[in-house]
Amino acid sequence: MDLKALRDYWRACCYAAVGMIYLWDNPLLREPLKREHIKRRLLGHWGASPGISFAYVHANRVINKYDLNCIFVVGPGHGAPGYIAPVYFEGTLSEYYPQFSQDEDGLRNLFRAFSFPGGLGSHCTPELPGSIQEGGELGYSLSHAYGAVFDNPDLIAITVVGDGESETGPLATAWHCNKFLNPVRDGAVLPVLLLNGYKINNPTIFARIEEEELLSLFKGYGYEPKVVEGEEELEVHGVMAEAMDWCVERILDIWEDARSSGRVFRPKWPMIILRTPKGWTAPKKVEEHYIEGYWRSHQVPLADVRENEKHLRILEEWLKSYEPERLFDEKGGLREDLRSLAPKGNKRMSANPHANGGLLRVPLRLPPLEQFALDVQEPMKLHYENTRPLGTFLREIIRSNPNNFRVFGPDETHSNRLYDVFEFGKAWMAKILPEDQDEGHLDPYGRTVEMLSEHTVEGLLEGYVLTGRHGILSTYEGFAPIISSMVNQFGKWLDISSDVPWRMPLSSLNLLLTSVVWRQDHNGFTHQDPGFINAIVDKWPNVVRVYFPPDANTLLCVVKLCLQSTNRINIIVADKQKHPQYLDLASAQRHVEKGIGIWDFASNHVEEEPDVVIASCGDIPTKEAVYASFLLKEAFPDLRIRFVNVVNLFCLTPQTEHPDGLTDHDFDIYFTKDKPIIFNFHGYPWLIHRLTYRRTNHKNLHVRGYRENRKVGIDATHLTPFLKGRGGITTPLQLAILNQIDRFSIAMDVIDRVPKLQGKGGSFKDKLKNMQIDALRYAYTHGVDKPDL
Ligand SMILES: Cc1ncc(C[n+]2csc(CCOP(=O)(O)OP(=O)(O)O)c2C)c(N)n1
Repeated sequence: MDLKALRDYWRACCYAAVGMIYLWDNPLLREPLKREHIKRRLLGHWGASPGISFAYVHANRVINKYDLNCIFVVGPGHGAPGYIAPVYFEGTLSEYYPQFSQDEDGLRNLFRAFSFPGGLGSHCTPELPGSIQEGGELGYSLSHAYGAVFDNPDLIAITVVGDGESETGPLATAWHCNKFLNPVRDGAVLPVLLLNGYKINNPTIFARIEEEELLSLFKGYGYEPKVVEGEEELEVHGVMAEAMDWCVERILDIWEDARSSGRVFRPKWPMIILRTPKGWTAPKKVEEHYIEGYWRSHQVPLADVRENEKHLRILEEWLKSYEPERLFDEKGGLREDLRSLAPKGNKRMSANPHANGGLLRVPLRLPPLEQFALDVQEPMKLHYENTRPLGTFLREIIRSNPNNFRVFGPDETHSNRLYDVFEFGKAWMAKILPEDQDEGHLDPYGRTVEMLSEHTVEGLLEGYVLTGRHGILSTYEGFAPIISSMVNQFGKWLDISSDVPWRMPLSSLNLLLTSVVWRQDHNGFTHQDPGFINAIVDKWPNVVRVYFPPDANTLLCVVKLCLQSTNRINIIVADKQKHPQYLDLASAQRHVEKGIGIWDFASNHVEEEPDVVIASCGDIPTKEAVYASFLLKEAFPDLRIRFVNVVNLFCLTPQTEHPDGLTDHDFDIYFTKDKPIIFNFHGYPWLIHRLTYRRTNHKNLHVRGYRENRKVGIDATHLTPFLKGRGGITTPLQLAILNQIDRFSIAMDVIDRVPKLQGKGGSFKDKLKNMQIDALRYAYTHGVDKPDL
């Protein structure tokens, strides 16, 4: 093994990384470095870069030696110069961006473009071939990597994990993903913990504990760690090469052992702890300040080189220390013998199709919905758990797509009534006990992945989708905010990717938010939070969709639509409890296609201009709104009611804001220009106002939804005695009444707002109050709702 060549390749990468951060011109340092050769604004992260390149060039070596199929996942994605450099040298960057040619001009263009407006970002952005995550928000590398290798039996994800990144919650829990990795069916993750000792301004915890403690930790997580360290550069290359050989051989042995015998076991997977200085190869000290091997090397170690001649000379020395004249040829390309060290074609990690998953994506085979749809002959007669038929649908999707579809969840798949998917087991490589035969469903080949970490299962799903497969994650609505930031980062990735011509569309990220705010009968206040959607509705309209299917058949149609879509984040909010069913399959299909619809069965005098529009969005608010309409129809047979149900939340936004938005004309047709609209919403009421504030009839829009301020400004003083104990147990109707989304409150609102009911509505309004009080008293006395409600 030619360690010197390997070292030179790496030094070229380090040189290029420094060049990207500092140089505007004179890319090969063929003349003395001058002030005007320096960029005006110095941006980038040096500290992580040498370690990332180091892992990359060593990955290249084993790819060639063992003919491996690898992708490279960069946890500390801020260290992009360390990733871009080897990607450039292996030619892929030049193939996608001809301006970054393999010569002096190309190198200059690359240096200029890095961290420059309109150029390349300072992180591992989607514009970089081979990258499957930005790494801007730290913590997701390991779960992405494990998601990527699921069902990819010959793929190895070589994953650089920052030692700072390791302190994040998502990363800390993701070490456990190895308990779901089946050596027969799945590929492997080779974590390279970049133990460079520092974060932005602090040491890392891993760097300041005893080595034995560190090793015990990783052994405890089920890994076999190899420490790579040394005094001198070449020596460390030697140790790393040996460690990489050992790791790869270990992985190949594990595969061989498992696959030849068919024996499924949970091996100790190898990993590397790469203990090297942060900002390795930078000047050790500048004016009494430590740089190499200290947190000061994190970003731009010498920030004032344009102003400070002494620092300019230090930078020049630093760049010259790599001996660029030895590394580059006459034209400015990497020396031929070095260039030949990179793998070829798609073996290059930056050209591996798994890292551009849309290339490999095969659309799902979806069974016809007729098999799963409920037979709804008449609205409201049948009551059923909305998510249950979906479980059957998902089960059949697994059957038809055994290798590229998975269901994910944080231990809630059963609770969320999707249990039919367990026919294909839950992935599980840890111990299985005899009692697990009793509907434990644990199975090394299971297709549902459950771990009580919303972050980890979200990361696994993202990794799975990023590499061209399909999936859905179901989670309690109240805990979805845990992954709000992750979903946000993924959306940014999709948004940018859709503008990168060579990135092929991915399957959408499908999130089912269930066990919703309104049915936390037994969990109470902690489980009530419909706020996740608030964090997502303002984001990229080309990416985000939010659906509120009101019943089981509509949910089936929504999920089918979502599974067929690409490059989207689909949020589906649907409860798991028994609810009235409204639509047969054909009606549900039409309803989903339109995104909004008028329901005649809940309306009155449908051919006429309405006196009031009762609108609903969300399964439980819809139920209450429908009952309100029934109460009103009976009490005021002449009242003209239009009942509108919204499935696709973005129908409400103007078409200028979102592609799914109704035109203003259509909005006026549904909601009228001047009649009161009583809108019963699943989430926080202001969201509906935000989406509709520009619509003609917004001034007549009155939204009811989940209220945190139940005791403030309450317009129903008769409820005050009951406003207690919200942290505990509630009945469904009680919770609805306390938030005033219940049928009685809506009916009262209609009486208050329809001019022609002002005089004659008084007596019925008083009755409605009585009904509310009776319903609440019943709940507080018997612990359940009145059976007839
Ligand atoms: C979730 C998250 N929190 C904070 C930051 C800000 N940040 C950027 S880099 C960094 C230190 C990272 O340390 P490490 O992972 O060890 O990377 P390296 O030291 O190799 O640069 C921090 C705290 C971030 N990017 N993401």
